[in-house]
Amino acid sequence: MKMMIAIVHDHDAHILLDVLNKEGFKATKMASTGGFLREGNTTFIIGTDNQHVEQLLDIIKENCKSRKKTIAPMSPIANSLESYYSFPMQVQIGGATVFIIDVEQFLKI
Ligand code: 2BA
Repeated sequence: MKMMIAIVHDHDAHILLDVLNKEGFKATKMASTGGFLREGNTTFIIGTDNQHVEQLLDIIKENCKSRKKTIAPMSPIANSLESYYSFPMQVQIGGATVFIIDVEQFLKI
């Protein structure tokens, strides 16, 4: 069994959950915050059999779009010095950041 942790854009989360439910996957959806942009994103935890991992990746690829975001310069006063930058910056977000983890035990008690 595998556990997939998928961090996706908030705008893709609703449709992704609909498709996961329709295709019979069990998922937990959590509100999360990106450490760099400090904006909301959505984290899914999905437990599945090994043979369904590829299907699950295809569903995520089909429903999570890659986006570009330009971020304004940040003031060193408003933010920590480590995250200070003095010029606008463009970052590419997603489609999805996915971790696939072997599950040692799966219990429902
Ligand atoms: P954020 O941390 O808010 O990052 C948003 C986007 O900003 C990232 O997109 C990446 O393009 C850029 N970025 C992140 N850190 C950066 C840095 N130090 N310098 C320059 N650009 C940077 P994605 O890579 O698609 O990541 C989307 C979200 O997925 C992240 O939001 C974070 O919540 C999560 N994530 C990505 N990699 C992760 C990792 N290795 N571990 C845990 N969470 C991760």
